[in-house]
Amino acid sequence: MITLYTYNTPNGRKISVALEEMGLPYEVKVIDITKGEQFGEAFLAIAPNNKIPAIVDSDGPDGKPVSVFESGAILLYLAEKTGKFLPSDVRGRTAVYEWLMWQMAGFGPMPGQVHFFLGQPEGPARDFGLERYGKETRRLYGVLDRQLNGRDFVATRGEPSIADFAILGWAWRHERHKVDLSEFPAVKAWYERMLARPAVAKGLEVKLA
Ligand SMILES: N[C@@H](CCC(=O)N[C@@H](CS)C(=O)NCC(=O)O)C(=O)O
Repeated sequence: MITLYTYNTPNGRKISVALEEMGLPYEVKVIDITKGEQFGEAFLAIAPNNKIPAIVDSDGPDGKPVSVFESGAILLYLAEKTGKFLPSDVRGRTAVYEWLMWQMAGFGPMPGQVHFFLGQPEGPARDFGLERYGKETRRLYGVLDRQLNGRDFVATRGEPSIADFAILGWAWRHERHKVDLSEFPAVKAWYERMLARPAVAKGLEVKLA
């Protein structure tokens, strides 16, 4: 059994979507980050960076429990555990690594800063932050739009990969970071394609808070 320590956020949703798609049984332990529960000692033992998501798999690779933090590492762990959503050939895997790292390094941190600055009091600091990170977020949506042009999924053909689940977690919050998907038609078509998958819909709806 996998225990998912999480909250209702983009990084949290990546993992509930992946677990649903992989058909792995899991239980949710809500870590309420609005109440500072991510700083609790028990959570720190499995998530040294004090951030959700994290998992504990009671049936780790050697049969013993294993904990994993960082959503990208969790997605890779789950893909390797199940043999799903990560191609077996090096060329195919490398494309998934590229887009997974692209998400982790940019298409998450940048819209995350837009969310942060939207919550700041009006003034020059807020305006500067929204200009800087809003522009970069839109640039990243443009990159994704070019990649998805003529493709069903970001890094694979035929079926999605863990890179799609990672990117979806943030695209799921496009309204919050003020992105109109109609300006990025290939992203919009991909987003609708992903949402039409029953396991994705379940992963986005399951109670995480
Ligand atoms: N790189 C980390 C980022 C995780 C992250 O930023 N989690 C946020 C919620 S989406 C969090 O726990 N925030 C609480 C805090 O910053 O105190 C990952 O992908 O797992």
